[in-house]
Amino acid sequence: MAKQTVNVPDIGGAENVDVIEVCVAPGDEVAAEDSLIVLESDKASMDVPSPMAGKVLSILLKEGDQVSEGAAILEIDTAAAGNAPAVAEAPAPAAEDVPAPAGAAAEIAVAVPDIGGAEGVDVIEVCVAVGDTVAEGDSIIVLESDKASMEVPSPVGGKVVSIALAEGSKVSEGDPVLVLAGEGGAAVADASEPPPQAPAVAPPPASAAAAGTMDVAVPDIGGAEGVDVIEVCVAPGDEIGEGDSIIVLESDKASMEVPSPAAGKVAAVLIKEGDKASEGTPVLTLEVAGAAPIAAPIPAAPSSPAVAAPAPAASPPKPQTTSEIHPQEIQSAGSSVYAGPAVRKLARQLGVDLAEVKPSGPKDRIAKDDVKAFVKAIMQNKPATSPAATTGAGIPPVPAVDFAKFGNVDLVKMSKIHKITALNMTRNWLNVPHVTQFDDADITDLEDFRKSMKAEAEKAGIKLTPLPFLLKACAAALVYEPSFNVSMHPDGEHVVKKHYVHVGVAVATPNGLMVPVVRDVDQKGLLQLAEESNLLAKKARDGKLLPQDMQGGCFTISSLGAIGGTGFTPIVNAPEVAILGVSKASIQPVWNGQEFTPRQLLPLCLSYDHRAINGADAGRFLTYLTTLLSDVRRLSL
Ligand code: CAO
Repeated sequence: MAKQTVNVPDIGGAENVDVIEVCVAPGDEVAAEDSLIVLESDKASMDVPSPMAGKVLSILLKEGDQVSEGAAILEIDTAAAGNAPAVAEAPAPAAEDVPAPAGAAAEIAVAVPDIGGAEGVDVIEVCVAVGDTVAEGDSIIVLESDKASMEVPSPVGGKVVSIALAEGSKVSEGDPVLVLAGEGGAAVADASEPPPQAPAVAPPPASAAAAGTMDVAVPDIGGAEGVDVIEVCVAPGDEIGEGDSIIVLESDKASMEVPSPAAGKVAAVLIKEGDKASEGTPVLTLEVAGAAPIAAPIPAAPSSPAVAAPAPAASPPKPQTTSEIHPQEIQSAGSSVYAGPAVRKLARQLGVDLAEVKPSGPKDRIAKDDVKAFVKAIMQNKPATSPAATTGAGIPPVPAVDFAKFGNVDLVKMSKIHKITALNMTRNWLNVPHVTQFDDADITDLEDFRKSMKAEAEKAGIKLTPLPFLLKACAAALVYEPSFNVSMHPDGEHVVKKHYVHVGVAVATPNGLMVPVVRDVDQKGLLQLAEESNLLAKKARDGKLLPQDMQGGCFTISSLGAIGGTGFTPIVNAPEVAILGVSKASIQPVWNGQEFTPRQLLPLCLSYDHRAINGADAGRFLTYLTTLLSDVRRLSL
């Protein structure tokens, strides 16, 4: 056993900070960087990460304690994990170390650069698609932590070969972003160099203009010029503390708070919202008490892992301090609003006055969800405290009814998946102008073939149902009629044509409807498709699907064939533009020109987005599909 004590690290000089949460218990296995405790001062809340992996032996403090740097947190057995402290670990590689063959296009793996130590940061936008050509410096993803939003630029030019994440993913430094095919053996090492990183916003320079006053100017903001002032957090007469945010700046790459270098009373504000600021732009005049505070130690300001500024040369990684991980949040002087910059930005974008939002965080901090709940409640014309029951902007809500008046009722909580499905269905129903077309496929021969193959498939552990045939036929129809393999671009001026064929399959699970995606359906055989769809359906029913299992679909199949019915109108699974509903096959009399013959007919219902697809396209798609299903030999062509 290798017992080590973990202490509170440098927390920017703060003393007697509240322990508001202890995240681990004796016996827990922790990884390096896992949060051990959460501290909260009146200025910041910060997770204290574990510097090493191991097994927690004992906890040496409790919630409610007050701690300073060096206080003992816990004892950990590092032998269990055999790990060196996290800070000694090699940083995750940003690019593969595989040299490109001479003269060939090098594949360059681009990873998340140094983002100031932030972990699990939201990817809020993926700015490129597979096949795009990007230039060095082009934004490839946008990240947003609760402190800053930042664009990650491509470190080199090249063509996007694959993308390793999606909107909603959470990333940390070193996580893969995408693979680029560079031009003619581009140096792989280029991609591993950290991209330019804006320095943390240092406290602004201040000069003693006269005894007891100081002029405060915009500090070094990494060389950025003409940056928008998006918020002035103080007003003349306000008493502010050292480190209080005085303005918020926002470039096209990052938003950053500028903290006050000293405590004092705001004598004059020299800047206003909408102004453009650069280093040295006057911000305010401060009346300070006593000696000039410029030399006073000032806690680290929020690090702004933006990427626009000219970079200082890459420096060796330094141990993270908690103040870098969870920098100070701002509390607007003159108001009781307590919110981080990302929340303020969201509020600005939505036109929300934060003073009206009910906070849910510790110490009445407003979270993004509070802002969203506020907007949602307004859209539903309901007070912010009411739970959501109906949706729809401008659509009269369904009146609330007291059903208990008519008999016994139970109020049953909807599962998370049920709620997400409800939201998606409403969104798709309201956004997509639907048309549904119907046809029957004669699957008599297909069924004969399937039944003849069933036993053989079963020997290989594969259940051969009509589904793989439908997958294969739909993939062929998507290639035949490419207007179906598109998504509407949000700009309303483009459609995105896809050169891959991934098909989602709706699976009914005990928790609700899930749609796992079978990839590259056009390139796979029937047995492989059967096996993969069996596996995905099982994973869905077992609640084991990963987010990536449900992403990237071009088209969806929703089969109620095993259940029954003669037809239904499925809702398009946007951003896809079409969905195939499959009902129960049955034997029907079919006129062959001379007589009625018994044929097995499969009812198909094709719903599509009429913005992307014309009726004639849909007619061709469905006719081609039924032709393929009626003559199974064509599936192998
Ligand atoms: N007509 C007649 N029989 C059918 C059929 C059809 N269209 N489709 C499947 N069957 C048969 C199968 O052949 C199988 O019988 P055998 O074992 O005798 O061959 C039986 O029905 C059961 O099939 P299955 O459901 O186990 O497998 P599948 O591959 O057909 O379907 C899946 C898989 C995941 C699509 C299905 O299990 C499922 O979850 N369906 C519900 C989807 C849903 O809820 N859609 C609605 C969404 S919109 O609200």
